[in-house]
Amino acid sequence: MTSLQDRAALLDDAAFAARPVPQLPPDQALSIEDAYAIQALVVAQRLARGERLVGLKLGLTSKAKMKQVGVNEVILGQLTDAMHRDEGDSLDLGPFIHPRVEPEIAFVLRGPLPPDPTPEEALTCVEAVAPALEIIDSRYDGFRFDLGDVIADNASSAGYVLGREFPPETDIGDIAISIAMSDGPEETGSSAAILGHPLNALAAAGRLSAARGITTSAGDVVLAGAATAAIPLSAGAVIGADFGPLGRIDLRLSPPPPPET
Ligand code: OOG
Ligand code: MG
Repeated sequence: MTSLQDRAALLDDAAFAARPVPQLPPDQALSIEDAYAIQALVVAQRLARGERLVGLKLGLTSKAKMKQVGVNEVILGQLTDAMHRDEGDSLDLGPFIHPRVEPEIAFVLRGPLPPDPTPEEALTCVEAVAPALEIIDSRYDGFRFDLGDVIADNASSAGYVLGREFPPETDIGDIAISIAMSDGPEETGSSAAILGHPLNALAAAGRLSAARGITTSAGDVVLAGAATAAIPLSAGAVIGADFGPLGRIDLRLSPPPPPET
C-alpha cells in the first residue's frame, strides 16, 4: 500500500505533466477519509507552488452527472487561482489530459459558510450568483474512477470561467441551461436538476467543507455542480453555453498544435 503522500504526488505529477495514471484496483479502494486526506495533500502541493485557494466546487449534484461517471455521491473539490480562465481567453488544451466542459451555476460569497446551513442560511452568505463553465480533467486513464479515486483527484478540478454576476435574490431555481460545441455535441438541462435547487448544493458545500476542516471566506467562488453531462473539448472548437435569463458564456478553444515535422 503506497502512502497517502505518494498517491497525492502521483496525482499532482499526472496533472502537471498532463499524463494520466491508472485508478486504484478495487481491492485497494480508498476510504472517504483517506480520499479527502489525499485531496488535501494534492491541493497543498499546488499552494506550495504559489497557487492560491479561491473557492470550492461541488461534484455529482445532478442525476445526469452521476450517470455519466457512475458515481452516486455528492463530492467536494477545491479551486485555485491557476484554474481561473476569462471568457475572452482562447483556451489552450495543452495543459490538460482529456478535458471536458460542463455548465454550472456559481455563487460568489460575501462571508464564510456556516458548518451546516439551511439553503436559506446559505443564501445570506451570497454576494452574487453567476453562470459558469467548469473544465474538468480526470487524472485517471479513460476518465474512469470510483468515489474515492475522484475525491482524491480533487474532484477532477482543472478550470473554470465565470459569467456576468447577478444579485443574490435572482431566481435560479429552474433555469434552462444548454451547452453546445461548434463541432457537434450538445447537452441541455435545468438548474432544478442540481439537488432540486442550486442553493441546496451551496448548503452541501457548507456541510462538506466543515467536515473536512476547509474554511470559506468573502470573495470565494462556489460551483454548484453541473446540471448536464459534460462534453469533451476539442481543439479549435467554440463552446457556447446558454443560461436563459443569466445570459451566455462563449469560449474559444485554441487550434490544435501544428503536426511535428
Ligand atoms: C467529477 C467532477 C464532477 C460536477 O459538476 O458534477 C463535477 C467528474 O465528473 O469528473 O464537477
Ligand atoms: Mg463540475
